Amino acid sequence: LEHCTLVGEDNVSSKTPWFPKHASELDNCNHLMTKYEPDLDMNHPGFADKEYRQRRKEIAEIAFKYKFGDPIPLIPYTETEIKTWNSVYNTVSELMPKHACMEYRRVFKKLQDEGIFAADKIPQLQEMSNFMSRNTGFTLRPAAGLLTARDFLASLAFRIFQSTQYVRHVNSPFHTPEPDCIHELLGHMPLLADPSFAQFSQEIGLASLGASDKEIEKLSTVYWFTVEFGLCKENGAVKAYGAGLLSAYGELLHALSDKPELRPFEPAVTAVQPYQDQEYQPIYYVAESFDDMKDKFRRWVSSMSRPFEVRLNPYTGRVEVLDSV
Ligand code: NLE
Ligand code: FE2
Repeated sequence: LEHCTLVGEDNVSSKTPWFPKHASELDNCNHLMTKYEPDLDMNHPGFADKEYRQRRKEIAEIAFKYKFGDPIPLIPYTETEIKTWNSVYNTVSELMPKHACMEYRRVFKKLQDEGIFAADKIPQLQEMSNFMSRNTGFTLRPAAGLLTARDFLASLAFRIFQSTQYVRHVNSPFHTPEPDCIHELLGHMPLLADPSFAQFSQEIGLASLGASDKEIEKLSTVYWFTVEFGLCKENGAVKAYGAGLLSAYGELLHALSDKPELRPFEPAVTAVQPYQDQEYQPIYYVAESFDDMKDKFRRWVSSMSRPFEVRLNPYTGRVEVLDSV
């Protein structure tokens, strides 16, 4: 960064896709991907469940109305939703000591000690946001569903995680292809409250600002195989740190069985690995350590074609564009 000079916004080429310069502009970054939804997909366990579809609409409404700076509305979760949380929470608590990486285990315990994680209540996004803010400066904003990669990654640049607030259908507690708050809370939050991992997540976000469509695709693939489905080494053993594994009992056991293929994390290769998002992954990438993963990621990002660099000014909360010469 020493070799960079600060340039005005005018120096960002007109070909550069628009990107938010302040967290308040994330109010424009909530475009949804309509992929796997109870209203549209006949295979969704909630497709024939009118009550469930109505509930999803109510909760989505909160996200549509949300504006930067608003407190996140509390949701009185129903008995059925708490039952779903309870079964996922209990299986994760059981598997975690053996299969989750130590950073996850450490924060999980802290969340239990602070009474945020418990078997019989679903944490509210606002209390979780406060917890994260105290630990790494990450905060949450409610999202109505799966967002486009560009919008989702942009929020990470500001240490903001766009989180769904609805609960998966009670008939499929152990795996769902779409994100839900159980996935966000049990999968993502513990690691986003870890300083080193929070840094990595933000760097993916910063790299995405103003990137081309092709590079967004690569960054979201790296995100997929790390933040969502990553494995890492720990004292010679392989552990899970990916949120999609830690919130899905079935896939966690699959990932650590001898069925899938494990490959070493190598950003340039990982970034172009095709993946599917409906079933368990046939391939996982294993990081040597978080530090090694960050080093490799940084080296790879610096080879990207974006003609400028960005940094988040912590005093103003604004993204500054730096001309890299
Ligand atoms: N498969 C995960 C789960 O069931 O919790 C969600 C993955 C969202 C990308
Ligand atoms: Fe996720």
